[in-house]
Amino acid sequence: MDSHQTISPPSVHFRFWIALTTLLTAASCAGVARGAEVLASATGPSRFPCNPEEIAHYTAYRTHEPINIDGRLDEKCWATAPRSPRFIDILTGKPTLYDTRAAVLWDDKNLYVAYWVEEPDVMATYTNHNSPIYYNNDVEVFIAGRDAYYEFELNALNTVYEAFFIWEDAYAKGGFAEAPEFKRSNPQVKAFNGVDYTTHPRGPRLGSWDWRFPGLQTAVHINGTLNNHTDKDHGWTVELAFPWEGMKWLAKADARALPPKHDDVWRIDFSRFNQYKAPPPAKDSGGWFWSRHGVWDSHIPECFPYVTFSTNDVQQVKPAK
Ligand SMILES: [Ca+2]
Ligand SMILES: [Ca+2]
Repeated sequence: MDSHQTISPPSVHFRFWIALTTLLTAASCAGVARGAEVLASATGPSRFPCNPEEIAHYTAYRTHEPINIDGRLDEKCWATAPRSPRFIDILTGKPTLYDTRAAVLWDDKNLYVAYWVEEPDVMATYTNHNSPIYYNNDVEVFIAGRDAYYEFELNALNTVYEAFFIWEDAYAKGGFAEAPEFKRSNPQVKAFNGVDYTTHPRGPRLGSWDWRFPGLQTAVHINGTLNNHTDKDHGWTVELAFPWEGMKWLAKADARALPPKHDDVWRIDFSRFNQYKAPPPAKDSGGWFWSRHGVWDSHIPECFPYVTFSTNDVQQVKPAK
């Protein structure tokens, strides 16, 4: 276990200020109906296993510099984009063995996500789309709409696993059955009720493993050697482009803008899962997150970080430390 105290939680006052500004931002944000939810989390005990005050807030700036999706994060905009704190354990919120950071940018076409993954032994085996990447070491992104969310996983061989989940209470009125990939009769559409958190207030979901994110671009760069355990690697970096065009099903329920408008808030989750664990006395669950969930379950959009989109150019913001 790394002995560094890597995360300095914001002070109580700072957190309150963030909560208040988020509340005001969300309340004034047409098209993104998050106000009521933020209000509920700010005024009463959470119905969810994560502490509302601990949920991360992030501003995603716009880039005008083209991003080449090659896994190398050598664009100027990635150097300037604010980075997440070092990821913490999904269960305990404690610091994790190796450094993991993420950053987000966007332009008219895409949402961009970058990962910096410290890893002394880069390993990956699966090469086919929708192989069980979660049995390799991976990075993950979950993008939530109001009534549905998308799950994305990637290993160091740049192999993608993806699924799309729809809350049952919204399935009929949301028009999802119009799409063949979401029809109940599709053999790749299955009931899903969470992993360890099976008491989500919204109840069960339908998961489709027949949906592919249209136009998705992914790339990995390995700083070291893959599947060679005799040396010590630095790790791997990941560069992703999720086209806004592909988010129509996510955006439909609350008619949110694609691309987002200035100050629109989305809930997006960022994580990394490992097949190894830090040795005791560390209590390493193997799931490392930007913002902890408090339970072994990624599928809780109410615990995802708040990502506020800014039309300000990333080059105008203070360089990342
Ligand atoms: Ca690049
Ligand atoms: Ca190696």
